[in-house]
Amino acid sequence: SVSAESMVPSHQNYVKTVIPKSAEQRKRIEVSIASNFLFKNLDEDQHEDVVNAMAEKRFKRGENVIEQGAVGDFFYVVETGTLDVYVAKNGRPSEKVFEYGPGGSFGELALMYNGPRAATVTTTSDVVLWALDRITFRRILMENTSRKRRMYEAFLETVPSLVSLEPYERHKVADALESVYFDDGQIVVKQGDQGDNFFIIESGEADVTMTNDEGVEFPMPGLGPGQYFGELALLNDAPRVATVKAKGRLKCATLGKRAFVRLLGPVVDIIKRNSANYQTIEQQIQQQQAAQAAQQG
Ligand code: 1OR
Repeated sequence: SVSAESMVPSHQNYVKTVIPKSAEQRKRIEVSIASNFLFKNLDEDQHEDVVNAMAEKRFKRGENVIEQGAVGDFFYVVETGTLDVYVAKNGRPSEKVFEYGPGGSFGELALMYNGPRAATVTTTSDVVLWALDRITFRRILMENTSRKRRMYEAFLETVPSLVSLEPYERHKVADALESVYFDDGQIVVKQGDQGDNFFIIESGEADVTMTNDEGVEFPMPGLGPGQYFGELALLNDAPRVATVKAKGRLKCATLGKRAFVRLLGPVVDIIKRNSANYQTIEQQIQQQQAAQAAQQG
C-alpha cells in the first residue's frame, strides 16, 4: 500500500522509493525480469533500487492497465497473465497491434518521451504486474534504454531487410541487441556448429567460407556493414552452413535465438527470401568449383 512506502534519502539529490516486500515477492520479481532486456546491464545497486521500488499490482481480466492518451505514471513488467495492446489512429477504431505475456514489459514510451500513452493495454486474463514509478524508471532504466535505442535505431534503418519494421518494432529490436567485438581472423560462426545467435555487422568486414563434403574450403562473398549472417541456423534449426571470420576488427550487433524469432517475426519472410538468394549463390559457386575442378582434372 502507499502508506507503507518510504522515501530514503540518497547521496544525490533524489529520494529512493522503497516499497517493503517479502522474500517471496522479491523472488517473483527476479523471475519476471530475468529474461527482460531492459533490466540487463544494471549494476547491483541499480538492480536493488529497481526491485525496492516495484509495486505489485493485480488486475482482473478485461481491465485497462493503460489508456491511450493518458499521462504516463508507471512502467510495468508482467509476472503472470496476458494483455492486448490497442492503438487508435486518425479517428479510426482501435486495432490490436501487440500482446504481452509473462516477462513482457510496457508503458516505457510515455515515461521516456514525456508524451501521452501511445496505446491502450488491456488484460485478457487475470494478471499480476510489477509497476515501477516514473522517477525510478527514468533515473535507472531510461538512460540505458534510450542510449541503446539511439545507438541502434539509426543503424537498423539502414539494414535493407529491416526497413519494413514499424518504428516501435525497431525500438524492441534495439532493446534486445548487444554489441560484440571480434579481432582479425577470429571465428564468429563455425560451419557445423549449433546456432544460437544472429549477427548484424555494425562496422568492419567478415570473410565467409564453406567447406564441402570432400573437405575443400571455398570462399563465399564477404560481408560488410549493414549486412547480417547467422540467420539460417535460426530459421531452419540446422547447424551453421558456413564459417564467418573477422577480417580486421569487426563489430557486430547480436540477437539471441528467442529474441530473433520473437522480434523479427514481421520480417522473417524477407529474410527467408534473401536466404534463398544465398542458396543460389552457393549453388553458383559450387558449379564454378566443379567446372574448375573438371578443367584442372
Ligand atoms: P506507453 O507509455 O505509450 C502504452 O503506454 C504502451 O504500449 C507503450 O508505452 C508501449 O510500451 C506499448 N506502439 C506504441 N506502443 C506500443 C506498441 C505500438 N506496442 C506496444 N506498445 N505498436 C505500433 C503500432 C502502430 C505495436 C508494435 C508491434
